[in-house]
Order: sequence, then structure tokens, then C-alpha cells
Amino acid sequence: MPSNAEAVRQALSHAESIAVLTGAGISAESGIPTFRGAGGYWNHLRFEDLASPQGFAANPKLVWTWYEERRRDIAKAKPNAGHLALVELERRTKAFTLITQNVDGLHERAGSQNVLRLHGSIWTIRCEKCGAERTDLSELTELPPVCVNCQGRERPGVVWFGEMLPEQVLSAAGKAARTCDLLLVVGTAAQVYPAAGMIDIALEHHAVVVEINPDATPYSDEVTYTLRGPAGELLPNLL
Ligand code: BV8
Ligand code: ZN
Repeated sequence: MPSNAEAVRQALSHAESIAVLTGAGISAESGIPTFRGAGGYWNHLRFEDLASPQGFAANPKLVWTWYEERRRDIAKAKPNAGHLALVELERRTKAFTLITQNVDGLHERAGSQNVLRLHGSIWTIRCEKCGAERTDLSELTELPPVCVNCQGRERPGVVWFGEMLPEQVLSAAGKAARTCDLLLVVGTAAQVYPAAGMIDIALEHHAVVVEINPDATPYSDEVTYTLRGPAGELLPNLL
């Protein structure tokens, strides 16, 4: 009986179209805290206060302080072997779609090409008043930042709880999950929707679904293979 890793290697080599769903866990080995589990943000912070429109309206300076702190940490971080393994897998695969819940931009910095960012980007800043969007990698000194066009208050260009995901991105992700032969689910607790719903879509369409995570998730018993361990170790071993 081949090991799970061997079976997954086989399945990857036969797959014509591969989709990947990543979450905060793939950036853990780059030193970026996750949201749940050991050291996670939500262990000591409330997502309602920091990642919701209500929280931002109530205390924009607090929310921006948290986002700017994360921006500084991410700017110092580097893509890890897990991110790089997905770049190599994309190079080898005819049809490859990387669906990420992460806003850190590490997949793009690693060199991934076809990336669907379900929850936006921490490097995007959007004016609440006129909607103008800009990319700004610099250290923000004035929090909240002010729109140069209309002096309106600016917010992080991310999707908060209770907000709709970008329509085109979500439908492209759904299509990739529906049409892939194999879905890799890497570093996500699979508790946030509609992102986690990509796993249901792939399962319903009889894709091979592989969970790569040191811990179990609500989908562990439904997926085809579970590989228990850190993505930075397991992904390169699958190439
Ligand atoms: C929506 C912002 C339609 C960006 C995030 C009530 C009202 C409104 C909505 C809801 C509601 N009740 C439920 C909902 C739906 C809600 C939801 O799903 N809630 C959950 C909590 C139940 N979803 C939404 O609100 C979404 N919008 O539904 O709109 C709507 C509109 C109005 C009214 C109704 C519906 C919007 C969701 C997006 C929220 N924004 N972030 C940012 O600042 O980052 S979510 C946040 O969680 C991040 O984006 C993060 O990516 C995401 C998911 O977390 P994970 O990535 O899974 O990370 P986590 O830490 O949880 O897990 C890490 C995993 O990695 C663990 O399993 C760990 O074991 C593993 N790991 C650790 N180390 C490693 C590793 N794996 C591999 N290698 C390692 N080394
Ligand atoms: Zn403006």
C-alpha cells in the first residue's frame, strides 16, 4: 500500500488541471502568525473588532494599527519552501489556479502567476468615500491614511467579515474548484466561507482532494488524502 505522499505524488503527475486553496498556514513558516491555532491572532484579539466594517467604524485607528503592524511584519518576511513548491507545480501543470485567502502577497512574491485573492490584499488601500484604490508598500505614518483625491478616510483593501468577496474572483475560484482534477488544500482551518466552500465544490465534482495541514480540519474525513505536517516540508516532497 503506497504511502499517502506517494499516492498524492502519483495523483499530481496524472492531474491535467490542479487547483490549490491556501490559508494563513502556508505563511506560518515565513514567520507570519496564523489566525487560529497556536499563536493565532484570534487567540488574543476579536475578529469582530479588527476584521469587520463595524470594528473599523468604531475604531479606525486601532484597526489600522493592527494592519500596519502586519504590513511591517510581512514586508520583512520571505516566501518559504511551501510557496516556492507551488510555483514549481504551476510551471509543470497545464491548467493551474492558486486560490488564496491570504492577503500577504507572498505567493505573488514567490513567483506564482495565476493567483485568485479571495480576501484582497494588505498592500491595497481604498478610499471609503470615492473608492479610489492604490497599492502602497510604504510604512504608513498617518493612520488612518487620507485619500489624496477627496480627503476621504482610507481603509485596507481587504474583505472583512460580513463583506462580499470580489465577484469575478469568487466565480473564477468556483470554476477552478469545479473543473480541477485535483485540489490541494494547504494551511487553512477551513472555517471561513465562502472560501472553504471551494472544498465542497471540488468534492462534489469528484476531484481528488488533498489536505496538507499539521492539524485536522472539519474536512479531514471527507478529503481523499490527508498529509499531516508543515507545508514547507510536505509540498517540496511532492514534486
Ligand atoms: C461573506 C480579512 C457574504 C483579511 C478575513 C454572519 C454575518 C456575516 C457573515 C457571516 C456570518 N456568519 C458566518 C458568516 C460568513 C463569514 C464566515 O465564514 N464566518 C466564519 C468565522 C464562520 N464569512 C464572511 O463574512 C465572508 N463574507 O460571507 O459575505 C455575506 C455578506 C453579508 C452577510 C452575510 C453574508 C468574508 C470572509 C472574509 C473575512 N476576512 N480576513 C485579513 O485581514 O487577513 S478572514 C481570515 O480568516 C483571513 O482572511 C484568513 O485567511 C481566513 C481564514 O483563516 P485561515 O487562512 O484558515 O487561517 P487559520 O489561522 O484559521 O488556520 C491556519 C491553518 O493553518 C490551521 O489549520 C493550522 O493548523 C494550519 N497551519 C499552521 N501552520 C502550518 C499550517 N498548515 C501548513 N503548514 C504550516 N506550517
Ligand atoms: Zn477618495
